[in-house]
Amino acid sequence: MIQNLPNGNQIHIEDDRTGFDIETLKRAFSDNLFYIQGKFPEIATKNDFYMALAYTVRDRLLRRWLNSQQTYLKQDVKIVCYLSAEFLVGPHLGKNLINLGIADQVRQAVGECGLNLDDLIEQEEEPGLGNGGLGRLAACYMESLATQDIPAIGYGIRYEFGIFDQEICDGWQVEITDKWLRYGNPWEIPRTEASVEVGLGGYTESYYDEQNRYRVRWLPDRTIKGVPYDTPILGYKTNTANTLRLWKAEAPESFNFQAFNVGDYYGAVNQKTYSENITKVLYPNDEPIQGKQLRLEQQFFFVSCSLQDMIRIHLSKENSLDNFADKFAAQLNDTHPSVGVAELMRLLMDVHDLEWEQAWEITQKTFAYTNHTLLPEALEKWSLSLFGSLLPRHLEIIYEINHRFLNGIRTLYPDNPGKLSYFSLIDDSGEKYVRMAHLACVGSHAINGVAELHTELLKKDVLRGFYELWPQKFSNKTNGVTPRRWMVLSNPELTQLITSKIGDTWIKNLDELRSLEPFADDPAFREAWRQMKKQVKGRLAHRIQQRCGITVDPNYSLFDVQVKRIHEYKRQHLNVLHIITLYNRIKKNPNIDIVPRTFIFGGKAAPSYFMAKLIIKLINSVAEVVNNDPDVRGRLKVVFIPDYNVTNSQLVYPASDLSEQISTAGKEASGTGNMKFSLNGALTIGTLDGANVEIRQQVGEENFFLFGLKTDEVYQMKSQGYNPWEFYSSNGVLREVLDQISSGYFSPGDSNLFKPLVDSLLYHDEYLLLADYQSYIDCQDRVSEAYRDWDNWTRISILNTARMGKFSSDRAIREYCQDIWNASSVPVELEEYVQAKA
Ligand code: RUG
Repeated sequence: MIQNLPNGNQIHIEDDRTGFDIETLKRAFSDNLFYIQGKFPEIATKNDFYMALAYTVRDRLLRRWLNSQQTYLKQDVKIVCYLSAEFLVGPHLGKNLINLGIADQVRQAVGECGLNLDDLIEQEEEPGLGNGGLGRLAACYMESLATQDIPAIGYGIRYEFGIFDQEICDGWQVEITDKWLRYGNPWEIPRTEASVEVGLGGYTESYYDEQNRYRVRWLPDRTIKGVPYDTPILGYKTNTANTLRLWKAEAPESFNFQAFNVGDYYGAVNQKTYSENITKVLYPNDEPIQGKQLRLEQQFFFVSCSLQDMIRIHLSKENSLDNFADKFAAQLNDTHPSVGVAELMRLLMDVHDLEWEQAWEITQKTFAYTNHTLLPEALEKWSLSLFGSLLPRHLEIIYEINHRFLNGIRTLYPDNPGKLSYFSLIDDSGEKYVRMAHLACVGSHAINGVAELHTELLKKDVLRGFYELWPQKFSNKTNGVTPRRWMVLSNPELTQLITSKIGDTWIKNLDELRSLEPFADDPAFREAWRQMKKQVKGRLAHRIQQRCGITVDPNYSLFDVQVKRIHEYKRQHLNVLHIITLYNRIKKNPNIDIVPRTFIFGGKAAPSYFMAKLIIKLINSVAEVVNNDPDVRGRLKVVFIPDYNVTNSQLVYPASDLSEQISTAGKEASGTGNMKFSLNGALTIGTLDGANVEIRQQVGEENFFLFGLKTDEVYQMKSQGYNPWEFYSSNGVLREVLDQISSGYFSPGDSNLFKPLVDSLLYHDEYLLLADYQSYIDCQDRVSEAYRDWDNWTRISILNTARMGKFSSDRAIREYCQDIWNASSVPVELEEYVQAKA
């Protein structure tokens, strides 16, 4: 900061709100403790210290953030708007320290105040505003956009209760409400003045305007206020800080007034509660969503708020909406925000008076759609009656889009009514539904999958017709993750080791990790790598001891890890079949020479997904037996880490030796955990599914443990009438394992406990566990053999890290910018603030 002196000279001084030196940081920290938390150190809690530090860091972000917004306002920029129902950003403090480049100074500053930075970082309650991969991807992309100086806004929902906290009681998952806001959130800034109103329900009417043009207006019967809460998202070592704008639903004041005036106090309160419900809770995925009115209300609410906001920003700079699509690129993160296609049409036509053709052109140019799933049950559709009662005007617009679209299809495929029902935005094969993926495809100029295989399967199968219609709209954008959170922050030991050899520019240019390759052949470097891995494993072992009371060995035991949502297609239970197989080998021959392994699981099951919850119980039941059997002598350990979230995962990825990516081929769209493991030097055992295919290509076939059926083999086996019983009856080892589970060996006193799981495998086995069992076991045996050769394992581990540069979210964002958004970097200069003369 520049200060004007009385003699007219100017001097630079460190400002308490912007300065980075230790004394300034200490002063700002105690100032915030005093003036914001209202505490003196003697009575401050750990949370008070955390809050004081968070505000100290936030002040340093704000300067960058305001400068960024000012730059975007002044310059002719295109803004990327990432519309996502989920943003799983993870804790902010550590991340912001890394990106500001002040972690060391702050560590010293709080140290000199008698505090430990890691303790304060741990204090942060993480915002769990997402279920898993999809929300975390959105967070990585926001970080990479800022790192590459791309003007961007993330638009989403400020859920009051995020993803539930998971506790394990008697081996079962128990869901606890996530009250992440209970101690306040220092990172967000409410912008009440930018609130908007959103309608729901009611009816439409047509009329003729002053120029005698036919118009339609929507008269909703409910109005909800959307209040934006902004969180600055800072890029790594750049001045750019973009905005994550999350909407909170409130009752509009006018409503309350009306009700008060007629004396309906309780009615007014009900109205308020009803409105606020919309952003109360995040829906867990993997649950049937049809009929969940609140979920559709959430989707429409945040999308309408966001589009109104974008239009407001645009009109503050320009006097027409003609060039809206040149100034905004709106990415639909899955179909959740796809009602935006109809809402933008409504806003452009009914509110801003554009004609259909122009509104449609703008809409299609603005939107692009990312598909994240091949699972048919995850493709969203809304019953027509629900949709029409909540969004009557939007349903009319969708009918009109459909009418025009199907006219084109009729011309293209004359005499082929099958094509009409295939393409229609309305599924009328039984109860009628609006198909949200079709709306997204028709309303977007670009459609992408999230890994090469996934995109190919979209083109061949799920969206085949659309691909035949518009091949040019389709492209692949393989997912990526940010190395700032997933390496620098979560694995400082690894970061330091890499940097000691190749400098630190790889953090922004992940392809530079390639220069590590030659060090894989350097015995001293391998030794350093091994020591680093031991240290990081020791940290996880310590946490496991604290959280689960289980002692695991970080020195000799292979850490074999599967952390992700619990789902049958992800096949955590295949992993369990392997554990039991090894256990049985020991039971038969207690002196067998076996590679010690620690099996680590983590993940949440959707609350109503019975089978997934039973899988958690199975893991814990097997753990109970294996961990306590004296024959095992600690050579096998099974651990289920409760409440898997971003914070916990930062401990897990760095400490893993083996990454389990074992979904049935063709089911996992991409996966991103697979990337985080491998970047941290874990070797992968996996099927040819999702991004595993590309990881294997990058790290080299010889450095990847491949097993299982390929996608076409899965299709083939199913089409020929797959019979899991054949695998059961012809494989004695497998039979023994399954019989043991059904006999109650792992559930003493309740032999029926796991019957639904075993029956589902024996009589149905949708995800082909039994077909892949032997191939998996053989592959696991190869893993164990490879682990015996520690030195070579370490070499491969180094090569894994060195060859994973492709999977940076920076690369993914560059591809989106070039191929879909047509957006470019806008560097932000930091203005010097001049403090006025006293
Ligand atoms: O299941 C997919 C993952 O394979 C993928 O890596 C991730 C990000 O692209 O998205 C996940 N996903 C898909 N989460 N929700 C859905 C369906 O809405």
